[in-house]
Amino acid sequence: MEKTWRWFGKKDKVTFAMLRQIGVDGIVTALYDTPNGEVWQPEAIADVKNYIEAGGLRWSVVESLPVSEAIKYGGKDRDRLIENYKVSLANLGQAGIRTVCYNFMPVIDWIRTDLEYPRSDGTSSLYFNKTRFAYFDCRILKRQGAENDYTPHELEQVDALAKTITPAEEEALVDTIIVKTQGFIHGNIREGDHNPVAIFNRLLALYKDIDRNALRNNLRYFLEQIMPVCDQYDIRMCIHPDDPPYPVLGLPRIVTGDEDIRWILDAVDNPHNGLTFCAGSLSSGAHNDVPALACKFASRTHYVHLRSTELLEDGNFLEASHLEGRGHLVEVAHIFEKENPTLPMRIDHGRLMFDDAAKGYNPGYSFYGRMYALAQIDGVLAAIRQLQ
Ligand code: DNO
Repeated sequence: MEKTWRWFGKKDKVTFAMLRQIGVDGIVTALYDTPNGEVWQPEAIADVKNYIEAGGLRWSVVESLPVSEAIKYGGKDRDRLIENYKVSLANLGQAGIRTVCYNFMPVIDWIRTDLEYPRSDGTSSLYFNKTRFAYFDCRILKRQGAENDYTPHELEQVDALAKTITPAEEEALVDTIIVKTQGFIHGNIREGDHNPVAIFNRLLALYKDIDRNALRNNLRYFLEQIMPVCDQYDIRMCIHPDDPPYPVLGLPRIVTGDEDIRWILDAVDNPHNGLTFCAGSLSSGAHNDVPALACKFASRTHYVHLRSTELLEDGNFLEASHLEGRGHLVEVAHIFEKENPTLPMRIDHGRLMFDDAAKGYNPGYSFYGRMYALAQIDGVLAAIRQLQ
């Protein structure tokens, strides 16, 4: 597979010189200064592309070209936004950038409740605690009917947490769930926004009439509209699985596993309608057998995220070492390496190690943690190549 690395633009503390030393060939990035919904202009694309090439690397994957909320909930603005999306794709195609990752998760992209969960070896990982998430839903957002989405046992745990949680911890929980994890990826809420909870609740309200079928139809509509441009420029669209892969906060989620992925690929049966195989996101759903999914969908996978999780009790999960956990990355890497040795892959999320924590990297995107995982996977790939 092609070794790529997610890089957050010219302000990223990780430099191309560092990446070349660790064997990275391709860059995964986005136009972070172009607001969600606006056209990615040719000059802005050329500027980033030239910068990457001057650093001795290539721009392999766009992650993400964000899909605006109105496209997802089918708002009155959607056709205009889809037109903009098509122009952005054409501009990328003309620049020779042909792999585009996106997601179709309403309102909230990936979800964690803790960004520095300590591990016994002294490193820390990203973590999802179901009780804290339920507390955020029932007691902070105060979403109507939220209680119906949790078991009596989970609600008891929420009550217990309510007795001990401090205002500072509550604030940190909000900051983690809807600001820190979302702000750096074209999220709906940015660092410094006043009253993020109110903004978030307004976004949730946009989906009050959108169920799973409506969301699926809106995805199909979007894909049908953009496919002619993708055909023209040979652009491979790669939808990212939901993280975690189940409905949350009363919102439908439609990329949760086998049946959903099959539906998406069949709904618009065009090779340019493909998948980002995120082993980490898929592994955090107990219903998913990650290597089996990799086998099944390898031919429509155009981009791979290598990451793994451990499922703990009570619906909690922790991001695992890249050689352990439910991601089964040795097997997954083997499947994709056999399928297509030039398929772009990146290490997704790394632990915080050494002085990573002091560097202020975006959550999940440490340098040493990702470098360590890349070295592990590099070894796995070398073994696969030599032994096959
Ligand atoms: C989080 C990422 C996601 C991913 C998007 C793709 O670390 O894996 O934010 O980039 O869902 O659109």
